[in-house]
Amino acid sequence: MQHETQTEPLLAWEEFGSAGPLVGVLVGSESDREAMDAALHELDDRGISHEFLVLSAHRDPRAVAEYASTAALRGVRVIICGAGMAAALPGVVASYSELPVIGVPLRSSKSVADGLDALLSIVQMPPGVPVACVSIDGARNAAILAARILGQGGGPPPPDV
Ligand code: RP5
Repeated sequence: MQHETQTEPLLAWEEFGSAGPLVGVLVGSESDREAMDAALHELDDRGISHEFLVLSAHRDPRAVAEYASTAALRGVRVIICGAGMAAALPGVVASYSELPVIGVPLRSSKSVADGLDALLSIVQMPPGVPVACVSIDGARNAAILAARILGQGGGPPPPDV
């Protein structure tokens, strides 16, 4: 069996860290996509690079773990997660990443109490695993908050103590 020869030098850490988008925007379902448009528009308007993925904490937990545990290495600095109903996505992402995570509780036809179910799921994190939370369907505010976090300076976050 023939081995491939490495012809290009490996990326330096700095290059690797700045290669990806600054903000990751995740939603738990295709049905959440439209509700997050305002966040994507706000990031576009501000010229902030971002990526958008549909990843379910309940239906595809391994993919969520993979994304969250590698995002910082790709240069992502803030992660926004929109989810409805049990809305585990922001909390699970925060458990795998030390990046700031902003949760957006989403209302849908299946919601209990107009999205209060998702709001409580996102807010009620255990001590040591913080998730910031904007209002129900507050996608635009999540993007503005992400921009303000990015404005506080570069570099990876210090490790938790
Ligand atoms: C949550 O369940 C998703 O974030 C979505 O808001 C809700 C319903 O998902 P679907 O049944 O529409 O895929 O996990």
